[in-house]
Amino acid sequence: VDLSTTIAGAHLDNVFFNASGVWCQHEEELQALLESGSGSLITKSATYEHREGNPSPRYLPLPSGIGSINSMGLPNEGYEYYLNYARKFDYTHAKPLFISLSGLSLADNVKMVEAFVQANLPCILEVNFSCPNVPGKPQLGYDIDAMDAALATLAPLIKKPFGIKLPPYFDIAHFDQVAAVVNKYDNLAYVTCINSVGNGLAIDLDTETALIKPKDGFGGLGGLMVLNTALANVNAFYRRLPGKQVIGVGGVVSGKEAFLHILAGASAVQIGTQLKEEGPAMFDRIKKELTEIMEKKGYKSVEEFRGKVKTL
Ligand code: RRO
Repeated sequence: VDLSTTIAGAHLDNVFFNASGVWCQHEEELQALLESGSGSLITKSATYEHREGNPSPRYLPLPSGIGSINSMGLPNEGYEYYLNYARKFDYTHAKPLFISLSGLSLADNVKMVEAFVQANLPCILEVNFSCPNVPGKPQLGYDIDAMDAALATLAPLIKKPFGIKLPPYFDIAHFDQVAAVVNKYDNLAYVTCINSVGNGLAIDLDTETALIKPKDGFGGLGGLMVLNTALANVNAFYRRLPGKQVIGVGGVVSGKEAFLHILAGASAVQIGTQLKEEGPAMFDRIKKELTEIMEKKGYKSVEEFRGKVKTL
């Protein structure tokens, strides 16, 4: 069966890649993704300057495989490191390169975008409007007017097709409002949903202590426990963004959840928590599992069932 897809005009041999933030801060990790069974790769969200991020422990898997909590705090090497990586990248490789940018201000996003545009590279930019973990910096995705203003500045600068990373939404009115903003920008080619479910709290029963250190234990939730929120966001935006694409992320641990994301409308599927826990060998397993499900159901390509979820 054919697991290939196209995102923002770039061909991927298969629909899978890492969720930004996981296995992608340093060149060695990006190299491991290149050598893995993934269809693509995306870098850790970059800020203008290098950041150490929040104090540890700042990521933990939660018991029974329900998911993870993180408050990494945007640790990254600074945008020049990723720009340098993008300059050196071998674009004859089968995998397109996605670059995530998460400026701490619109001015920083503008400076970073201008540097990438100036470099004129065939990588695809994804602007992260949804980091939940930097104290004092609310998620832009929850301030729809501010997100609109940011896009009004950034979309014309970027010119080429690009994407944005959205936080999860929980109200139909918010799906409508965000979609209306996204639909204003022709070169905004795709949305990636969802970032982690922000500001959960995990507490250990025995020690009566928060599991992670930053922000009194508050952190973004990922993994299986966010699957249904992710599917709803993917499908809500798939229905509302004709002519654009959705990348699904959230709760994918096996081929089954990947199939459900595509059924909800995903054109590609990113994996965070499960990649962090299992490592890049996971991509070969999940491709095999998705292939088996498609064969059993008689689907030869992902287009045949993308967005075709039935309702009662
Ligand atoms: O680095 C982080 O704390 C982080 C980011 Br930028 C993000 O977008 N999502 C997340 O769960 N963690």
